[in-house]
Amino acid sequence: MSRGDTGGGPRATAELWQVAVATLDGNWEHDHTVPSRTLYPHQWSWDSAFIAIGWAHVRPERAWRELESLFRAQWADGRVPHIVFNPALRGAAYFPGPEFWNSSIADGAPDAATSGLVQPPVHALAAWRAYRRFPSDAARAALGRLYPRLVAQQRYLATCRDVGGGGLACLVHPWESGLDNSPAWDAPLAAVPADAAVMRAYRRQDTARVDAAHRPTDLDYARYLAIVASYRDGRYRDEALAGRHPFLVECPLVNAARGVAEHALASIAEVVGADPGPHRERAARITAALVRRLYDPATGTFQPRDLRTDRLIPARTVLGLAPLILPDLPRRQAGTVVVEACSARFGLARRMHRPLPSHDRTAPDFEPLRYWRGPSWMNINWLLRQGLLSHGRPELAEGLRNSMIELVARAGCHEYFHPDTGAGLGSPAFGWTAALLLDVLAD
Ligand code: 2M8
Repeated sequence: MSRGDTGGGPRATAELWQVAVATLDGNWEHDHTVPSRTLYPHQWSWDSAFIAIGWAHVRPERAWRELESLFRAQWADGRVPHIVFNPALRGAAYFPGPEFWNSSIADGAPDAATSGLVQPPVHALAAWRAYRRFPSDAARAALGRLYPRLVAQQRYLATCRDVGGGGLACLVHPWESGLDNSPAWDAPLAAVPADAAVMRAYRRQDTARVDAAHRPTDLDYARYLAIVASYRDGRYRDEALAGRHPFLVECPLVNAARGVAEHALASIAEVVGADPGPHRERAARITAALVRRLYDPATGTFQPRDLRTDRLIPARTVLGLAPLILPDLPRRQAGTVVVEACSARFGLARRMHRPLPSHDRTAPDFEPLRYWRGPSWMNINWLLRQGLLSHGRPELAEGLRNSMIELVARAGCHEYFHPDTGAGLGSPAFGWTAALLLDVLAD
């Protein structure tokens, strides 16, 4: 397959491009793009970053509006909230809505109603890619406005969230990983006291819109709400998390994203007239901390650390491959992570049928339909493809690219996909699927 060609010829490629642009246009909402009109009608943090990467190819001004609208809701401590609620929508549009989060009880929360959690910080990378795509004066100005906010986002994670004291940011909720019900979180979640029956008091909107067998369970949700309630009742303060908060984990993806962000900030600093040196130093420190704290030489992959037990979590999910996105990941770790990706667990190959699943397909708890417990997702595969390119594996990156394009060409811009049949699952017309398809088509 040649570059920019889907394999179905230039006409099929042009049609696919149009479908992706129409999907983004359909999800555009005055100053941001919703992940999905039905399931996620507000603004989500890491979705906006991936979506900006797609907008950069077709309407660059929207890439900047997308990022700037998100960062307008940044908290005084630097955290970028994982949801910014659209005030024009009724509470029933999404659960848990703004009343549950009650962000205004926190010191330093913005005027907008938001969640109090974060998501993987892929925004500096998105801003840098958008700038590189069209380095106009307007793009340079937007980059200049975003730079201090991106730096503050990194500072928040490096300071307030270094609960373990080892240089890694800690997550206080599975939602912060973006891989909400990943089997990686089963063990720490099992220690959170909750009863599925509490969900009778609420109305989940997700299971009213898509098959409940493709979503987290009610027991998962009961635990998600219990953890939010604990954080919220402490006014979303991070000072006393250790020993008190029910969920504290160090995640390979979030920390690898922090490292990548520092590399992107070094490049951005050069454009906006700031010093790139500190960003390079921080990137090196993050990579070293990841290897020191989360690499398991016995498995050759990365594993999250549960800070409540101070143990690595044994589940071998796709999160363990994420540090490959670090351009300075040492050769040894990069090599063993590629071996893990190419194993029967994930199936990466030069000629591969489907993109990587979100969980080890040989594991007994692999569930090909249930959200982050097996299905394939475009954003994770997009990130891994960047990692393969930066670690000198273009043949594997090309196999992955072809499988991603074919998946969406056959099933449409779905939220996630059955890792064997390629059937589209979750929401149709999903934002980051469309956006990242544009990016791989253009590449
Ligand atoms: C999913 O998460 C939200 C909660 O944040 C949900 O299930 O309601 C995840 O896939 C997350 O990664 C994503 O950002 C969000 C919106 O697409 O949906």
